[in-house]
Formats: sequence, structure tokens, C-alpha cells
Amino acid sequence: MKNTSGRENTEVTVKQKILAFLSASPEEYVSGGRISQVLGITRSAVWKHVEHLREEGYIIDSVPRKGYKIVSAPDFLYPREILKGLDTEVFGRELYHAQKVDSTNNWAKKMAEEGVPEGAIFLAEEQAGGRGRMDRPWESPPGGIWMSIVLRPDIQPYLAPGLTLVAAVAVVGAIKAVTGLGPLIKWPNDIFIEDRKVCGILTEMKAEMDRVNYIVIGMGINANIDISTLGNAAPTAGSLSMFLGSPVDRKRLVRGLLSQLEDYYFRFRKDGMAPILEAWRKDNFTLGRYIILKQGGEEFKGVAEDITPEGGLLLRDERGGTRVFYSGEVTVGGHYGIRNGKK
Ligand code: BT5
Repeated sequence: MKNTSGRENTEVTVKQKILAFLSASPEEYVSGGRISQVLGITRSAVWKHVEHLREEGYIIDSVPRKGYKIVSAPDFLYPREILKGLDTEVFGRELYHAQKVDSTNNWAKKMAEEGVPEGAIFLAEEQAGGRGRMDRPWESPPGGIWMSIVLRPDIQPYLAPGLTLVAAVAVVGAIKAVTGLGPLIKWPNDIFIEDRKVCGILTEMKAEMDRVNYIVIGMGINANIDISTLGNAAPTAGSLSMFLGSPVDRKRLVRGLLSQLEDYYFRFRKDGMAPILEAWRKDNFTLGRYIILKQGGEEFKGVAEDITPEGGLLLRDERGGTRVFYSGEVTVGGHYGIRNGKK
């Protein structure tokens, strides 16, 4: 795992001071001499820090005898920038960011073992080994939001699948609030816009018989992605930018997501699944439809009649029998996504 920026340091680094200096007069060049005088460092140290900022994606113009000027800041999900305007109490208050990791879920699990608190967030610009359910690959090029959260709820392990639903309603809520788009949930963990999957959720847990040690929920949102780069997933995947016709502000979306996640999670802890199911029912396109559910090489057909308090799907088959599923692949009315683009 390569962690290029790691946990945000609360003390202001020299690099940040230089950044603040340059940002204070965005129209003007600031000479290296002046920066070195004010910060009490050598000119070559100034140059070295400017080089580091460039490596982080800042475009900084330098002109001999005039100095440095910031042309543009990178669109990275830097903790310090996400924290600006974040309205959560706990979620995201401990925020880790990396340019590239294998999987933010792996990273979060490792850190959960090391004791990070509930609400710690792990973000990467890119994943080299992003995972879906059953170790299926999750394509994670730059431009998406690849994020995992650590939770430590005091609940019975059998209630954990409900947290996937908590994440699903939070993702839908955040996408709606930030972009105005109308995504819908396909049970259990996919978010669609029209016939295209824009987000997948992967919930993993470490538990004993009657106690949860920790839960990691990974969310992959195709924010600003060129779908053609998604390999095998390209024909069925969608990106928010593709539906908006312009890039989405990823930092706003992360802030919105943390806020919705915290809100729904607190409600889940206080009142159980009822408020979550209410939101989920409004935003799903699975219930009331004829579906095919694949599980462990078997196929079950019928009407998706209801969702159980634990987040299971109640299927009524042609002969009127019912059965509850806690996992599986669902095809709705013979379609991968939302039939005819409507709910
Ligand atoms: C999922 O699995 O949908 C869960 C995906 C979770 C990804 C997040 S990203 C942050 C965190 N770190 C991780 O390593 N994972 C989580 P599943 O329902 O099994 O769907 C996987 C299938 O979706 C694949 O087999 C492809 O067909 C398709 N797929 C792969 N990449 C995709 C993408 N970027 N967009 C849409 N579909 C994709």
C-alpha cells in the first residue's frame, strides 16, 4: 500500500504555509526571496517545497526574477479541504487519504485492527485492487470516489447487513442533494441511474458469535469517470458526470455523503431499521417487481415483495411460497438496471 499523504497533520507544515502565501495573492507572483525571508527558510528549501506541491498536482508557474504563482489547485480529496465545511460530529473527523492503494476496504480493515475510532474514513484517488462482492474486481480509476468507513456498532452480527442499506440510502441522499440527479437502489447494494450502475457498496465485518468487532463499509461512486476506461464493466456502468454533462464537485459529494451517512447511522442506532427502511423503500426499484435472484449457482424467480427488518429480501414465487434472501444477484424484470429508465 502506498500512502502518499497519510493522515492529515494538524500542525501547519512549511509546505502549507507556502501554499497559504501563494493563495493569498492569486493574481501576483510572489518572489522566492520574500517567502524565504518570511518563513525563515532558504530559497532552495522554498523551491523544494514548491516541487512537492507540484507533485501533489498544484500547477505553479515560476518566472525568473518574479517568483511563483498558483495557476490551479488539484482536484484531490485532501482531508484539509474536505474538513472545510464538513458538518458532521464524528464521521470523517479522522480522515486518511492516499493517491493509490490496493483497496480502501483493506486499508480500513487494517487500521480498524490497529484501533482507529468509529467514523474514520479512508479515501484513495485510485485503487489497484478494488473489490466487489465475492472478490469480483471493482474498476477504480482516478475521478471516482473510493471510500471506506470504520464502524463499531454495539449490535448483534446478524443485524450487520442492515448497514449496507444505511449506506445505500446515504449515497442516494448525497447524490440527490449535490447533483439533483435521481438515483435508485437495486437490492442489496447497487445504485443505478437509468440502466447504469453508478455506485457499488461492499460491507465487511469482523465479529464473534454475538458481538461485532468492527464493520467496514466501502463505497465506490463513479463521479467523474470516462466509462470507456472501465473495461468489462463499461457497458453497464454509468458516471455522474455522464448524466450531468459536466464534472461533479467530488469534495462536496464526499462532505454530503459523510453528513448523510452519519445522520442515517445515528438514526439506525437510536431507532433501528424502521427509519432506514422507510427511506430505502422510497428510493428503490426492486420492490413490487418480478425479479430473478441468483445465489450460489441457483436461480430463484418471483416478485420482490418486501424487505425484512434485517434488510433481507422477501421473494414470493409463482406458487405463492415465500423465502427471504440475505445475499444474491438480482435482475429486475429481465433488465440489469431500471426498466425503461423509470421506477
Ligand atoms: C459491488 O460489488 O458493487 C461493490 C463495490 C464496492 C467498491 C468499493 S470502492 C471502495 C471500497 N474498496 C474496495 O475495494 N471496494 C469498495 P458487486 O455487486 O459484486 O459488483 C461488482 C461488479 O460490478 C463487477 O463484476 C463489474 O461487473 C461491475 N463493476 C466493476 N467496476 C465497476 C465500476 N467502476 N462501475 C460500475 N460497475 C462496475
